[in-house]
Amino acid sequence: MKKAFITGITGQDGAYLSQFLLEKGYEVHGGVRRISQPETVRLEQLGVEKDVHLHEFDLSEGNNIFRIIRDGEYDEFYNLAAQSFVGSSWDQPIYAADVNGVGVARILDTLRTISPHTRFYQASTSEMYGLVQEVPQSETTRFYPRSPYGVAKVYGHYITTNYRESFDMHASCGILFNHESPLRGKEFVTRKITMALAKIAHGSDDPVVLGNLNAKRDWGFAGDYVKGMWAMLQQDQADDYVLATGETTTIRDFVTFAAEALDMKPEWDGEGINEVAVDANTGKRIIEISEKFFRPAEVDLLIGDPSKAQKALGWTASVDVRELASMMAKADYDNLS
Ligand code: NAP
Ligand code: F7E
Repeated sequence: MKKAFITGITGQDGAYLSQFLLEKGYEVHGGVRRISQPETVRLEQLGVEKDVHLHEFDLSEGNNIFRIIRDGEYDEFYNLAAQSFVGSSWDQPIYAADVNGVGVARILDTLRTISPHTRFYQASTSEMYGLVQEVPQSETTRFYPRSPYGVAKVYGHYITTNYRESFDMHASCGILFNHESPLRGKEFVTRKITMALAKIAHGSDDPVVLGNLNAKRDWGFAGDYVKGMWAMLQQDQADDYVLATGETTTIRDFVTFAAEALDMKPEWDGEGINEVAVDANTGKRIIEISEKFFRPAEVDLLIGDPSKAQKALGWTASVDVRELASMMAKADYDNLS
């Protein structure tokens, strides 16, 4: 039986990866931060909470990481933990650098010293492309991060490739474009939209207040993306791979897809912060804009080229953005029923 450790096991991807590895017969361990009220709600939602072994873990604590690795003898180590909300990284840039950047070095240096056989996965991100230098973005596109989150992730990415090249470690980076699900954190734009629209469909009069509707994202389903993470660690040689759908969609169109899944008919009117959407079926205002949700520097366009992963790993995204919006909106609607 193979043994895996997942940092960030309580997050969206951690929950889906746990479920996937358990189905493959792995013994699954994961790191949980000590907080006053332990939160394993996603693992519970997937019914795997009792099947995984949880350990107290924080990426900012070197000796904590050392003991976990020394005592575990893991075959595979997936580093999914991060301060993952881009918006907050301007408020806590030093923390983002420590956890999302230096935290990766803490793991790699421990693995190199006491467990060099362990295969390592680093959660890199399309946010590293930021102000994109090429369309679509691939493994060879130059990085130009636009947030403290993205800058820290570039360090995490390069320290992983550096340890692979310096110490011949099996360390791979998945450059994942946005992936969502009914387990997505509530502050990310897709889930914020589907939760609020589901409430409106149940009778609420409160519109969703958003920021920049013109940003474009390449959105896939998280359940697909964790399979790609695993596939990277099964290759003879470690490498870096883009996982993406190859399609890009504005926030505005995501709203339309989610609203239509809930039998609304959004009609858009106005421009900039005066833009609104009204449900033509009910006359209710469903979208408003506030400057509060605009970012100091925006990532305007992301669209990934997943052809390397398709060829080498046999990986493809199975859910398109309209299906994804519908899945999330209906799940949120059902949660409220
Ligand atoms: P998520 O739902 O926000 O989960 C993040 C996890 O990291 C949570 O379990 C969180 O624990 C944990 N964590 C945060 N700070 C930590 C610390 N200091 N020490 C230990 N654990 C800590 O994120 P996700 O969507 O699953 O994403 C997984 C990874 O992929 C992240 O590294 C993210 O940056 C990266 N990524 C995500 C996407 C995407 O679209 N989802 C795309 C590219 C890359 P708590 O539950 O205690 O907060
Ligand atoms: O924003 C715009 C916002 O917060 C998407 C993380 O998983 O994916 C995620 O980062 C877009 C941005 O995700 C609101 O300005 C408009 O252009 O859902 P988001 P993100 O920043 O793309 C990457 C790949 C990661 O690695 C990250 O960990 O939506 N937007 N109005 C808004 N965004 C939010 N959150 N809230 C709004 O009201």
